[in-house]
Amino acid sequence: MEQNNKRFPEGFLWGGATAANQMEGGFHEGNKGLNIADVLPGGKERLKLLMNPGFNFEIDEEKYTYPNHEGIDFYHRYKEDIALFAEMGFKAFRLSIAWTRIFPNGDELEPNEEGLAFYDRVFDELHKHGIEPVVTISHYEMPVNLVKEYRGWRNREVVTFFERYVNAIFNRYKDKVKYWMTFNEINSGLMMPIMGLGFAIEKEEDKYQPTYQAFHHQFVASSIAVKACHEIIPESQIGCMIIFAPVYPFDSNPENVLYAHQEERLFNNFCADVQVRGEYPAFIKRYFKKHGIELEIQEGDLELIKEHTVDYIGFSYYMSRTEKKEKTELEKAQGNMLAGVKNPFLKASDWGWEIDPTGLRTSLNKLYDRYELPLFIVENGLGAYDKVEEDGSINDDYRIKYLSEHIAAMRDAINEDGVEMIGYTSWGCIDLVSASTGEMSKRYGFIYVDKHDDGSGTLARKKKKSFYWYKDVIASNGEK
Ligand code: BGP
Repeated sequence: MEQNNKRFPEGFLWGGATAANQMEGGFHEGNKGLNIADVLPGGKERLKLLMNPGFNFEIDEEKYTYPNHEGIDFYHRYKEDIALFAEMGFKAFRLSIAWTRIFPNGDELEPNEEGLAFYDRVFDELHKHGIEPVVTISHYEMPVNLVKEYRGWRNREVVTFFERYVNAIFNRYKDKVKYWMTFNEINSGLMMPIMGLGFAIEKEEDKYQPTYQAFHHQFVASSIAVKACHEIIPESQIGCMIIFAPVYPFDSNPENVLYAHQEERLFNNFCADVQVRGEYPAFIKRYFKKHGIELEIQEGDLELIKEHTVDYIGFSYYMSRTEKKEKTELEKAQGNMLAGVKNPFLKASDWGWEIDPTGLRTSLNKLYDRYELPLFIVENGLGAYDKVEEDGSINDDYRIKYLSEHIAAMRDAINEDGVEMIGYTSWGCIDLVSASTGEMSKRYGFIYVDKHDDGSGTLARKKKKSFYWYKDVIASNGEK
C-alpha cells in the first residue's frame, strides 16, 4: 500500500508560542515585581546591552516604560486572544509564567496569590476552548532583585528560590498543565548572558568560570524541576528548550569543517547533552580544562543531573549559521543573530536572519540522531514589517511562504527520515514585543496588534491573511 507522505501524527500539537514579558503588560499589576525584561530599553541599545561583553548593566527603572511594560496587554485581553487562537483551531498554546508574578522579588517564602490566580484564569480559558497549555517556567524573565542582589545564576542560592517557585506552580497547576519546559533557549546564555543567566559579562574572563558555574546551577535547577514535576504531576512531560541552528562549514576546507563542528557542539549540543543524557560531555570537560574552569559541584549534584533528565527536546529554529575559521569583516553575515559568514545560497529576513527551511530538516535529523527523544518545535517564524492596506487587510504572503516551507521540511523529517515529533508552535502567533529589538515593528503574528514602536496604537486585534491559511493547515492536520 502506498504511504501517505504528507501525514502528521494523530494528536500533533499545532499552535503558537509567546512569552509573558513580551505580551502581558500589566507589569506592576497584581503585585508583580520587576523582571529583567521590564528594565531593558528598546531599539539598538537593547541588542548592544544583550550581546556586548564589557557592558556594565545598569538598571534604570524610571527610564524605560515601553514596550515591555505594556506589551500587547494580554494581561487584560487574554480572553479575546484565546478565542482567536481557538478560531484558528489551536491544539496547543505555549506561554510562560512570569516568575515575578508568583514571587515578585524571587526570594520571598510565600507565593503571591494574585499572580497564581491570573494563570488559573488563563489556563481555564484555554481548556474551555480545548487548547493544551505548554508552559515555559523561565523565559528571559528573571526577577531584577535576583540579578541585583544575587548576581543571577552565578549564585547557588538562586537554585533554592527556583525550587520554591517550581513547587508552587506545579502544585497549583497540577490539574491544568501537562506540558512544561524549564529554561527558554538555555544555550542563549552563551550569547546573551543577561537574558539567560541573569548577569552581565563585565570582563573577558567572565565568559569562562562564572558563565559555566551559572550554567551548572541552571542544570541542577532543571533537574530539580524535572524531579518535582514527575512527582507532583505523574502524567506530565517536561522538556528542555534550546536554540538550535545547524552550523555549516563554509566550504570543504577541512579546517572549516572542523571549526564548524566544534562551534556546533558547543552552541547546540552542550546544554542538551547535559539535560538529556544527564552528564557533562567529554568535549566540554576538555574545554573546562583548557580555560581553567573548575566548577563548584556540591555532593549529589551529578547524581541528580543523571537521574532527572528531560522527557522531550523543545527547541527554537529560525536560521542556520555558516562558519569559516578565518573570516574577514566583509564576509560576516550582518544581522544573522547567530553570526557566522554570509551563506551564498540563502536569502535573509529584513533583520538579516538567514532563511533556511532545509536547515530545519537537518536540525530535526541531527537532534533525533543524537538523542532519540521526541522533538517539539516550540518556536519558528518570520519577523517582518506588515502593512495594513486601506481596506484593512494585511496580506502577509511572505509569512505564509516562510511557514509553509518550514512545515514541509518538518513533514519530510517525520515521514522520510523517521523523526518523532510532538508538535509545532510557531513564534509570536499574535504580534508581540521583539526580544532582541524591544520593538513592535518586528512582527511574527497571524493576528495583527495595533501597537507601534513609539507606544502609540489602539491595541485592536486584526486577522492577517496568514490567520486563515494557518487555520486550514491545522484543520487538515498539515496535509494542506
Ligand atoms: C527567541 C526568543 C523569543 C523571541 C524569538 C524571536 O530567541 O525565545 O523570546 O522573541 O526569539 O526573536 P526576536 O523577538 O528578537 O525577533
